[in-house]
Amino acid sequence: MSAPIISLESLTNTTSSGQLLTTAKSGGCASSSCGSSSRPTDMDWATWEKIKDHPCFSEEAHHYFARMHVAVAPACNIQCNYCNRKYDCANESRPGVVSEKLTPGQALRKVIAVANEVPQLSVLGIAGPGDACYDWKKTRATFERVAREIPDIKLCISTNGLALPEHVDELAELNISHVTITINMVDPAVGEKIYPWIFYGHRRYTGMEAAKILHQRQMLGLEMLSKRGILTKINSVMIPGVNDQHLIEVNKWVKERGAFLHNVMPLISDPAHGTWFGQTGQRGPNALELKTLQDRLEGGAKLMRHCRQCRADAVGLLGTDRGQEFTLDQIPLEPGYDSGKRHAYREVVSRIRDDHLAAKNQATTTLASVSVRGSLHVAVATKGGGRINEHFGHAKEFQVYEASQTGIKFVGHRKVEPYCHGGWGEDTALAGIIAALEGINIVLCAKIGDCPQKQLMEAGIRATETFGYDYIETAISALYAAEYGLDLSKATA
Ligand code: CLF
Ligand code: SF4
Repeated sequence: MSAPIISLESLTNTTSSGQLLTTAKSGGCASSSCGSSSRPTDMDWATWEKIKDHPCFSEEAHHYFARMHVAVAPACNIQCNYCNRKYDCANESRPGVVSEKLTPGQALRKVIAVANEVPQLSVLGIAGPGDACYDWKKTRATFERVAREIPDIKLCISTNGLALPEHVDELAELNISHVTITINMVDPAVGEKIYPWIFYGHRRYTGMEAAKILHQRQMLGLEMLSKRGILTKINSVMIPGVNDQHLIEVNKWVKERGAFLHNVMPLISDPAHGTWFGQTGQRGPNALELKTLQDRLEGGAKLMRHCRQCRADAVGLLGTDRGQEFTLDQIPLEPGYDSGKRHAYREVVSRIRDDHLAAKNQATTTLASVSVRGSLHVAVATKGGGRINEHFGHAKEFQVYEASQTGIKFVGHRKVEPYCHGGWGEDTALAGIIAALEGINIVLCAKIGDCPQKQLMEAGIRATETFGYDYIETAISALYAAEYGLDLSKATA
């Protein structure tokens, strides 16, 4: 039998850890050993333990767990043509965004404040605003202080890789379990089109020489991390006409050197950001070009498709940034850490997860029993927990799934301006949402009004609240079966 629905909202809005624990214990087993069977069959136990609560390294975990970034590392040792130093490191953050820079002491204060308020918090990442390895002293001091106060938080960094090799031993010693390296090329001839200069060994290098050094350091750093069992994700910025085709080669190289994940991100290029690429008219890829490349990379290093190109001060579940609630002026001066909410939340998730996995397996069986081959592109409004639990009008993004006889795949997300403003629908926002949902067959949400539903239908997109609060996979498999021949009890409205 399905576990009772516990909405993420009810968990995260609960004010006391006692209430959370009551929720956790309601309706069945609340042992923290539960959830263990939700390990994917193609993964060993040790790897599963490392990723099961990391929202970036596991697509499944991103429905439940949150990360936060602290912007403690402003200095950088290279220049990327898609970066303007006025803003944060665009290797991991959305370009054009400025974060509140913190000292390690302020960062600790912020992490404690967030951990007390956001029970989903599982990972602390340092992703700039410059390079975490180059600005090492502040990175190290921050991790040391946080690990002392909150020992069970996972530590994660993102780096361009140039200063990585000299810090790998310290990363291991500090128990930093997850590292991201941005690798945009393995051929310096491609690299010189992306990096005008680097600063290395007290010297500035340019052109081919710079790209060659960067490439060698990135490969060395990756190999060293793999040897020490630190999980590595590779971010690559897809730059049409510069490295888009070349990323196939990059994928091969990083797979051979032990990378766990490859995250191909679209270049976001805007003249207003003042970057070289922005000012010279270099465009980013459109959604279809990105997906086409990602599809070509299937079978190589495992792909990450759920990246949201966060800010260097992002807080919360991926896709719902709460960073602006935790600026220094809003948090206590000396917060004391209370682990209660985070522990209670884990109890709840461990139980829900097994139930979710059973629902997924059932969905796969349903899909396999459909005799007609087909595909369905579904956009889902969700607040997390793997359920269809967001109203159409409140959605800031839709998660996109592709269903076929072989299974249901998360393939990305589409950001939108929410349709509903203070109880009223906004027509211009709806036009934007319809444009963003190009290629989608069906929208699933918890609630939708007649007016937007009708306008979506006129644009050839069905929308339904029939499956509100169901698991995403349960709903999609029922829709797929209804579409391609099985007579299930639930069909599209
Ligand atoms: Fe942060 Fe990056 Fe660690 Fe995640 S983000 S340092 S690996 S904790 Fe995640 Fe954000 Fe994408 Fe980065 S969604 S931009 S991949
Ligand atoms: Fe900018 Fe990051 Fe590149 Fe440094 S590594 S230039 S901060 S994008």
